[in-house]
Amino acid sequence: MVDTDGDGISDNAEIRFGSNPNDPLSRFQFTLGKDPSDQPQLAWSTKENEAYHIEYCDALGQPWQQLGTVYGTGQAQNFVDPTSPRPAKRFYRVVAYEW
Ligand SMILES: [Ca+2]
Repeated sequence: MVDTDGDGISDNAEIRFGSNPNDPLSRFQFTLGKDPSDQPQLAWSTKENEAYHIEYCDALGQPWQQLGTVYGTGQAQNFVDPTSPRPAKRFYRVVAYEW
């Protein structure tokens, strides 16, 4: 794995997610928080021409299910999980696709 800036994220992954592979402060960022109505809110850096499928499962080992799609803009985007009532536990992943 080539990691030119030594930030632990490969150059290939940085290029894919639109961060600078020569700047250790530029990296893919993903955060999980809550929106004002207390629903889970995912936020991450996006790249133009990428679509991001938000997937979830409520127990590891179960199939991932699609929750929504967000289109990249080159800016941070977020997605609120509208599921109500909320499950006791939920796992998320964001899968990037070129479009
Ligand atoms: Ca890197």
